[in-house]
Amino acid sequence: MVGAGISTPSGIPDFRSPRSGLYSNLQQYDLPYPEAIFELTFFSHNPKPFFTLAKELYLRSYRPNVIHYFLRLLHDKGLLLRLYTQNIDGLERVSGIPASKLVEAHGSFASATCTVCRRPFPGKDIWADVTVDRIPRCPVCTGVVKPDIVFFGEALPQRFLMHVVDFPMADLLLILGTSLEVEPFASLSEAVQSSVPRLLINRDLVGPFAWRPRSRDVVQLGDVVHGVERLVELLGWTEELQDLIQQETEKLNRRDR
Ligand code: CNA
Repeated sequence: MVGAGISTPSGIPDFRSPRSGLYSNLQQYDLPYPEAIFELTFFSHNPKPFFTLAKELYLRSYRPNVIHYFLRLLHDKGLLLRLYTQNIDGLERVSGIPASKLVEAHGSFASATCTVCRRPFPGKDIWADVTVDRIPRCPVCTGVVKPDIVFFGEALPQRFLMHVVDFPMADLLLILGTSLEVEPFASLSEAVQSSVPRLLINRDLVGPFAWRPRSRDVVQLGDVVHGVERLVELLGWTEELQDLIQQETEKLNRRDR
C-alpha cells in the first residue's frame, strides 16, 4: 500500500506534510479550503483549481524514484501480489509495473468522463485544452470532461474490490509513504491476517500502527528513501536495483529526447 509520500522524492508534493504539502500551498490554486480541489460540488462550480493541478502534474513529466523501482524489482522477482496505490501521478506505470499488478484506488488520468452525459474519453483527449488553461468540454453535450480521478464521495474503481481476494492471500504487507487517513483505502491495512507481518516505512507513525498495533508489526520511521534503501541492502539487492534504475532511466531519457 503506497501513498503520496513515495512520490515526494520525485518532486511531487504530498497533501499533509507541513510546509511542503499541497494543503499548505493552496493559495496559488485559489481554493476556499484544501479538500475543495477534489470535491465534486466545488468542481462543478469552479473546475479551474483541479485542472491547474492536473496541468502541473502533466507538464512537469515527473519520473519514478528508487521506491517505485524497488516495487518494480519486487514484481520482476515474482514477489509482488499487487500494488495498491492512492497516487494519481501514474509513476507506478512509468516504472514498468504492469497494469494487471496495479490497483490505482483513487483513479488515474488514463481515462476521463463527461460530467453531464457520462461519455467516456481517452485521458489524452484533455491535454490540448488543459495545457493552454482551457477547461476540456464534451464535443457532444459541452459538459466538462473530468479525468477519472476519484473525488471525495465518489465510488472507487471496480478493481479496488480485488482487495477482498488479495489481502487474505498476502504473507507480507508493505505500507510506504501514506498518512492512512483516507478511507476506505486506509482500512486495507487491517485486511491482512493477524499473523501477517506489516512493515510501515514512513516519516510518522500512522493509522493502526499507532492506535491498534499488532505483535508482528515492524515500523521504520524516517525518510522513506532511506528506509527502502536500507531494506534493499538487507535483502542484498542494492546492485540489482541500481542496474534496473540505470536501464530504466536510459529508456526515459530516450523517450524525452
Ligand atoms: P498524505 O496524506 O499527504 O500523506 C503522505 C504521508 O507520507 C505522510 O504521512 C508524510 O509524512 C509521508 N511522507 C511524505 N514524504 C515522505 C518522505 N520523503 N519520507 C517519509 N515519509 C514521507 O498522502 P496519502 O497518499 O496518504 O493521502 C491520500 C491522498 C493523497 C490520495 O487521495 C492521493 O490521491 C493524494 N495525493 C496524491 C499525490 C500523488 O499522486 N503523487 C500527491 C498529493 C496527494
